[in-house]
Amino acid sequence: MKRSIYLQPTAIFWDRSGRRAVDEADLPEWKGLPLAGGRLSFAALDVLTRGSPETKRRTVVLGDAFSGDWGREALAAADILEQLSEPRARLAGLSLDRPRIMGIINVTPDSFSDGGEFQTTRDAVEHGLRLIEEGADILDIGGESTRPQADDVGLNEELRRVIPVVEGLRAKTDAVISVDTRKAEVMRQAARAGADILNDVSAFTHEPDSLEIAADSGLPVIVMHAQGDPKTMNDNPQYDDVVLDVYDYLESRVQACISAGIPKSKIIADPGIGFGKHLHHNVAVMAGLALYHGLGVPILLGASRKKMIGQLCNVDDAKERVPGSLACAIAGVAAGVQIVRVHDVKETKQAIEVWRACSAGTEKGLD
Ligand code: 9MG
Repeated sequence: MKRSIYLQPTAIFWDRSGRRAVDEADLPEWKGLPLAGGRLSFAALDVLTRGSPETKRRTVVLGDAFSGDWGREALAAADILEQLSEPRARLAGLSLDRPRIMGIINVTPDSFSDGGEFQTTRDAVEHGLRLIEEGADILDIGGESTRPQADDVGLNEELRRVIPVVEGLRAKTDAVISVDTRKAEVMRQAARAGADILNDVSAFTHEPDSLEIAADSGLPVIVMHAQGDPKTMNDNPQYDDVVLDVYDYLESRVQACISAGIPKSKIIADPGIGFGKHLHHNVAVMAGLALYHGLGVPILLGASRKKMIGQLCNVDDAKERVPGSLACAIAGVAAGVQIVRVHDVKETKQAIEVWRACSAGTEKGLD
């Protein structure tokens, strides 16, 4: 489904309770509305209208949005406005009113940024436990590289890589475990081994029965936008308006999940940085992140060590992209993204803590 009107919250600021000044006015449009029920608020909206050839943008402060006569526009966007401020449900026991860190465990010999480090189950489990100590709220275990041009991995090999790591971590920690896979059988066995979340970069389109298996598992799911397959996705990606096309795709996959029996409260959406997107697409999506709150589900951002950072700063070695990765994480949480998927957990936690203290004006930590 293609929408014609989209709303991107803007003028985003921290909940000001506890600051040194007291608000004089009690009008909601002066206070802003809570962004996705969290501790950030927004005071204005960018109203985006799909047009040919260009999308049109108009900024409306909330006071005008409430009192003004938008006519047909208001009707078309009423559902989005409601979803922008509704609180998000807890995810696998985690509240989402503050940013959560998902630490990456790649059990692959060829992953683009940490390939070769966690090839054995023991290494991967130890790495996961270390990430939890460093502050990860969620661990994401994957056995198939999704870097551009990566070859597919066979089912048995992926099961052999992933399932023992899920079992090993489940035996040692209550932390939330996510499994990154496009394969229905891996999803089924991961759920049985104790996984809490299923993360599919194909948004449950890669295998015909994956959505049904995911729904049967009863687990929360992550639906990510990608254009094409990892092998060819960055050859020639095409969009009318990348930010809005990604929105429409995610909205259609959220609907597909709901139709398959997955409650909306168990769906997370991810715009898929680097998946079938050139640099100008990726930066446009980064700048448009707050728009995706209109989907009414938590948003996950995965930009850690990705090529976009290398291209912006001329850094070939993915392990040298940590500062850029932190900048992406902060751009994400400042736009109200609920989960950041990162390699460098300790560094990301510190960056978010400091950003939060300095922008909220409070010393209180993340908890
Ligand atoms: C597996 N994987 C690699 N990059 C990712 C991203 O950006 N998001 C999600 N959900 N998974 C990813």
